[in-house]
Amino acid sequence: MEEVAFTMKLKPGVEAEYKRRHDEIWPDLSAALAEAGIRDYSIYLDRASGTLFGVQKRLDGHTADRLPELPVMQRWWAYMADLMEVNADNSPVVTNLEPVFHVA
Ligand code: RM4
Repeated sequence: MEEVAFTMKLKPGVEAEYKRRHDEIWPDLSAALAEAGIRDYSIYLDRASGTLFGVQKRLDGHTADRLPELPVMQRWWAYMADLMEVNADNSPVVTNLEPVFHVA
């Protein structure tokens, strides 16, 4: 199992709506994430900058790299595109973070 962390960017003034949509996350998207081997997925917000910090665990043999191909992922990204900085295909602009410290 590996842990990955990354940032995304929220547009100003949509913090509550972003949280609301995730509070009501689609069951088929949750299932797709689990099916891809993603566990313990959290997203934190730095309200001052709009930076979203995501951290998730990925099981050995995970298929997270194939999530962008899934219709449910594409629908979710289209649904979220009005709230986030996104690429041309509606996927969020993601910056991968490098680990610098860990204590278990
Ligand atoms: C985020 C973003 C990510 C997705 C989570 C569930 O807002 O769309 O790509 O993994 O939602």
